[in-house]
Amino acid sequence: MTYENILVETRGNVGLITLNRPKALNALSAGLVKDLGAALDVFEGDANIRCVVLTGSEKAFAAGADIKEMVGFDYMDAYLKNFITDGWERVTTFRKPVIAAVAGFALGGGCELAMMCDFILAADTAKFGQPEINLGTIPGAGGTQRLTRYVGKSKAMEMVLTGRQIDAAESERAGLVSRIVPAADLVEEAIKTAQKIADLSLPIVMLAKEAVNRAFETTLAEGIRFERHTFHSTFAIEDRKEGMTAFIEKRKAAFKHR
Ligand code: DAK
Repeated sequence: MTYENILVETRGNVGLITLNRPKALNALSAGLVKDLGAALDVFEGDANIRCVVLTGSEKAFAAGADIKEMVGFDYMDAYLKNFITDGWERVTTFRKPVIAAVAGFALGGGCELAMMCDFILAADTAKFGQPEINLGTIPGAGGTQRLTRYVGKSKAMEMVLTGRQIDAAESERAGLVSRIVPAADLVEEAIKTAQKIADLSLPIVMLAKEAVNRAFETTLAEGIRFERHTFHSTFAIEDRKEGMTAFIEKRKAAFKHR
């Protein structure tokens, strides 16, 4: 399948999606969001793919929703058409892990898209921000909610109220990104990390992802209960037996993803 606004490749068991509207710094147009959703649908259905990397260019992961597309909208356009909601959250319903590999600008919807992924690897050139306040609007794809959960109220509030961008070092200190790598190594490092995940048992990885995500949506007691049931359920999966047996037999586990 070919797309107008993204490039799609597979590397081993990893799906690589590269946002590709370089002239607009990967501004997230309706067409790009549609392409991204379609590519994720294909990877979701491909049993050979067990982890996905989402990246942009050296200059920009994505500079936000496409301002040129929305400048002329009024409230009724936005509300009645449920403006740009369609497809935007597809990445949050994707059941296999998705790593955001961010170099350059991740602003507005770009920052929000990165935060919808399971974790963010940042190049030393990465810059994150929610600059919507400068445009006379506010974040609309989860920025006020996810950023606050990632970095806490004080930093999220400052970023949302002032539009201040944070660099890679500050984003790592704040817990927004899992780690920083040199820009030149970003995509390869993300693919290496993704392949490491892809070598593990897919159903177990999916359960682990679901359990961590539950922490964002429920109380500690409910989350712990969910984790306990999920942990118990791993004993119904062949790969759990293989993993523990391989450890005892001092060999590498041969997971069957069953
Ligand atoms: N939209 C459209 N075009 C953009 C763009 C954007 N967000 N960002 C950059 N571009 C275009 C520029 O217009 C320029 O195009 P030409 O003039 O060459 O035609 C080209 O990309 C290069 O940009 P610059 O010339 O500005 O490049 P610089 O290096 O000087 O500056 C910059 C880079 C990233 C600092 C700057 O481009 C910038 O400030 N961009 C805008 C960043 C921004 O404000 N982003 C937030 C947009 S609002 C929702 C989902 C999502 C959203 C809301 C709701 N729902 C699901 C409901 C999201 C909203 C937003 O993201």
